[in-house]
Amino acid sequence: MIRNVGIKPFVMAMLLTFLPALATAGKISGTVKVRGLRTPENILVYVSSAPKVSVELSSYEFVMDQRNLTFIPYILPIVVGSSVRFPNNDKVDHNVFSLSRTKKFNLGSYKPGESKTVIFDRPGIVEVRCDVHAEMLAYILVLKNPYFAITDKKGRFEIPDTRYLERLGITGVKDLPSGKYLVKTWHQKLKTGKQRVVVPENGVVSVKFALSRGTAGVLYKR
Ligand SMILES: [Cu+2]
Repeated sequence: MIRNVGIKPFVMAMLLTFLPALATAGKISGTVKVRGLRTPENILVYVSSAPKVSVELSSYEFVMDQRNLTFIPYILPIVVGSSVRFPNNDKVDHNVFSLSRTKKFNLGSYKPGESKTVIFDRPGIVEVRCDVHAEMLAYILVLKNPYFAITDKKGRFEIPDTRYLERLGITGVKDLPSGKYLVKTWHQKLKTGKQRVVVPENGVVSVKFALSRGTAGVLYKR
């Protein structure tokens, strides 16, 4: 009798502490519609602040390729602290550089088959250009957490975008713990979209954005 009285409250407390923590997580999914752009793809959708993840993301390497006088991909979301490799897979020399406040760098001119790497240690937007080819332009979006996605051809997205992360070898990013979040969008030709959402304890919260052309904002206020 005495033993039972001691154990039961302890077991109850354990269940109350741990069971909800395991089950209460969900996703944010939705669609983005745009006015004034040909397609709703390549728009960043991200959670402005999220709880810490247990995965060490800063050791991952992302790639921005150079082929046929273009950067691929045109928009590359990464996590702060990680590096980006810029292989020259073209037939001509390129000179990758950026004058952005988030990260200034200049890789100098380098030949086909060569590659150079830059570490991005501050969150924000990095406009990437080539000093040889004025038409070459791309964006690296340095994010504070892995809860982001890029819209597909139909403007659809899902956060976390585990398929994108796993293709890069990033595993272990779990669904978002249930709670309130601010979801934002970024595209260089669109005004920022913002919405508050509540991630349910188990399942998906659906969000719709309707965006229009305008001056793009920053990812994070300094
Ligand atoms: Cu170039």
